[in-house]
Amino acid sequence: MGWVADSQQVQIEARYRDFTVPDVGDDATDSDIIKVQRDIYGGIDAGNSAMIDVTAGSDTTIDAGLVEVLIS
Ligand SMILES: [Ca+2]
Repeated sequence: MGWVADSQQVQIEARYRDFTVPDVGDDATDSDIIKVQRDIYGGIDAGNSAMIDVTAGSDTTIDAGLVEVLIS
């Protein structure tokens, strides 16, 4: 059975971290994750990538920028 090309999305959950602003600067180093939900389980945020076309034999890199949230 061969590989079937598909479209996928990466979701990241981050505890006590905040997502940086996506798509700022060079795509090789910027974050590709957009925060979609805050405090889903108390202190955990979720962020998604765009939909990614996945094909056999190709590599895809998704960058995620996170910063520590300081609680005072
Ligand atoms: Ca990037």
